[in-house]
Amino acid sequence: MPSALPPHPDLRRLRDLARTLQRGCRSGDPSSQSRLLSVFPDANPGQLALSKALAVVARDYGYPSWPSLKAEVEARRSSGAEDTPRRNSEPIYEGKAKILYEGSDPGTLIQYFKDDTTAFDAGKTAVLSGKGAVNNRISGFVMARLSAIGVQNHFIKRLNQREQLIRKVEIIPIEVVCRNIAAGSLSQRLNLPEGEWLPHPLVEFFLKDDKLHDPMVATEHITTFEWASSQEIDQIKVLTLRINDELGKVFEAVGITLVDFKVEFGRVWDGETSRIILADEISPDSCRLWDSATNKKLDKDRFRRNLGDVIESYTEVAQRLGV
Ligand code: ADP
Ligand code: AIR
Ligand code: ASP
Repeated sequence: MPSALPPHPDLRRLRDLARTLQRGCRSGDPSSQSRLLSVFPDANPGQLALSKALAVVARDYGYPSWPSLKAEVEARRSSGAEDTPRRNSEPIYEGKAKILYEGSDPGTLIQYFKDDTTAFDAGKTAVLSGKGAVNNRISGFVMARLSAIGVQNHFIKRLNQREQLIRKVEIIPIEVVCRNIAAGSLSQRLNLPEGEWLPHPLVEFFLKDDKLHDPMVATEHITTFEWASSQEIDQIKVLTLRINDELGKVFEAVGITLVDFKVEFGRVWDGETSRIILADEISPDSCRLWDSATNKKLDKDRFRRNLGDVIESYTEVAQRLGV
């Protein structure tokens, strides 16, 4: 099971851990060998190469590979970022999967990704060690890709393993779901076989309210109750379809099919006028992602449906994306 990196990780210390594992495996120490085999079932412990031992150490800390762990440690050293949060304040909000703190600059927040995992509006909960770190990396990477094609969003930069600096928005209390393939609640509602491609991407709206189990709402509800204006809804639809196009390409390039996803949007104000930007997160917690060759689920459905290997699958997504 992955664990959190120590507060001031040091490459020399991490290499020492790998050498200790290598020595243990070569000398027949059973606990070193079982640690190796739990990550690389086909490895030969008697001839463990240092590169493989480094990869095991990286996996222990929830990183897909040694280069990604090394890059993280080097990035922290050069930015002065620490594992201990930069926050100097009490949380302003704690949700099911994330905590928000005031950022040091006005209009910013620190988004802390927890290992807590919930499904069915918190009807089912667990702590999955390493999940927060993986989702922080995936969401930061995806948001940066979206910025690059002009989809404005709240991501400013990743601060450390579990935290990213984001722009504070006034959240629109609507979960926007976009679907390419029938699955989940759409399959149930309309009795569609899971896995059937839809004629074109479908955008649906749900009210963000766990107590009501996030009911589906029509655009008329959204305007009637003034959750958003009709102009804002139009913008949200256009943005969601652009996000779908780009995300579809990003995942397809690494052999993953984007089945569906949920996003949230918020307003940023400039005097009397506001504009809509993408907020929250994009990760295996909020998307359905299937391996393109086998249709293996690599997302939160593994947790919802007790399929096992949840964190391993999230890590697989991160690894394929190279983060
Ligand atoms: P929940 O509130 O559903 O339990 P989380 O644990 O993911 O969900 O908490 C994150 C909260 O932060 C969500 O309620 C989300 O709407 C909100 N949020 C996400 N991005 C921003 C942002 N940029 N500014 C303000 N709030 C945000
Ligand atoms: N989602 C919806 N509410 C919370 C989340 N994470 C996401 C699911 C899925 C998509 O929205 O993870 O990717 C559609 O979910 P459903 O349950 O409506 O089929
Ligand atoms: N996000 C909701 C929850 O955490 C719904 C889900 O993902 O199933 O309970």
